Amino acid sequence: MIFRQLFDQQSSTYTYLLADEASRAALLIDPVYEQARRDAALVEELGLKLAWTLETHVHADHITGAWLLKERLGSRIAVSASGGAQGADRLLKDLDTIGFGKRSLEARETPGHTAGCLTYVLDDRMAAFTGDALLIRGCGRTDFQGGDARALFRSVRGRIFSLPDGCLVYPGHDYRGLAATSVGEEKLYNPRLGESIGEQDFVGYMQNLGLAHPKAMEQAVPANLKCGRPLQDVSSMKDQDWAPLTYTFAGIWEVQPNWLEEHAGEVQVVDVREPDEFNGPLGHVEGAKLIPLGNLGQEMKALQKEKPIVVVCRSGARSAQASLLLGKAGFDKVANLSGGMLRWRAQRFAVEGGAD
Ligand SMILES: N[C@@H](CCC(=O)N[C@@H](CS)C(=O)NCC(=O)O)C(=O)O
Ligand SMILES: [Fe+2]
Repeated sequence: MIFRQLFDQQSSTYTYLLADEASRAALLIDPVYEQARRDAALVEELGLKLAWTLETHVHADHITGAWLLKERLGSRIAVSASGGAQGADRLLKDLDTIGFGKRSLEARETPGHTAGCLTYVLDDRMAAFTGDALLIRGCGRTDFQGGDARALFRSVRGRIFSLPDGCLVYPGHDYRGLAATSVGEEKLYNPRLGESIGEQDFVGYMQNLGLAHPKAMEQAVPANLKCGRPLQDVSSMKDQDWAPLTYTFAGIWEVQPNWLEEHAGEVQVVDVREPDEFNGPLGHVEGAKLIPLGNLGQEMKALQKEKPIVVVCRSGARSAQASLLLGKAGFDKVANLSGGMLRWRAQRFAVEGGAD
């Protein structure tokens, strides 16, 4: 099986990508709106077909990327039947299974953090995606969205701790940087829900957490009740449309040499190599402006903001860095020439200077 754990720093949310190796069928658990472009890039780079996005619950701290991914990749949206969200393709009930190729997940209702929380258990019971029902040495709060400490205690004890001790637990968040735990470990060491702790102790603990509401709660809950569909139609997946660009998992917008060949006159071509390379055997793209990477901070003010920029170097690595620097400086139409001068030459496009 293909497995990736992805992180959103803003909300400390984990998103999980699971895929069946043979069929390439994939699903994402708890995608984040702002990371949809990243997630789509990874799915494409790994050659997967995103069949489903799944939610563990209606989140209060971030907006789901489910709707954006459906628009972009045609994935279907699955949510809990008891979470109250509209616009899903499938409403999951207790013990429903959701398949991806030869593999599947079982949905287990684990209410308590919210009334509609689900835990997804992998077919071989070697991994469980617990959302915010069970966190690493902790658990989700129970003070809003139908939260109920007694229900959470019973969910974790009855439906998660009943899994094999070796079953890995992948939570919906971690606020300390920990990545995963296991059922056996949490049974022993969870300070709220460990086996030696009683229901009444747990309820007392949860009544006294004293947490402020999540900062994004007022926007997040209504948006998640519509599976992350924005109020106005946004095109946030395609926020650069001046060329057929690809967005890579590394966070870089790329343009292909054949496009640049045909449209060089419409863009600012910026070559970030050193002068001896610019004038060396590989030559340079006709009309390219030389700004070595080390001087870019100083010299970028000579570039126009409105006219798109294509950055070039030998292999595409330094120019990728340059495109990030330009993006940070407020240039919003910037792409990297994929493969740099090496690919440009290999594909026999014309150069100025250079050796034959
Ligand atoms: N400071 C965070 C709080 C996030 C929060 O309350 N997270 C929920 C999960 S949606 C929780 O249960 N947190 C448990 C905890 O912080 O111990 C924010 O503003 O987003
Ligand atoms: Fe949550």
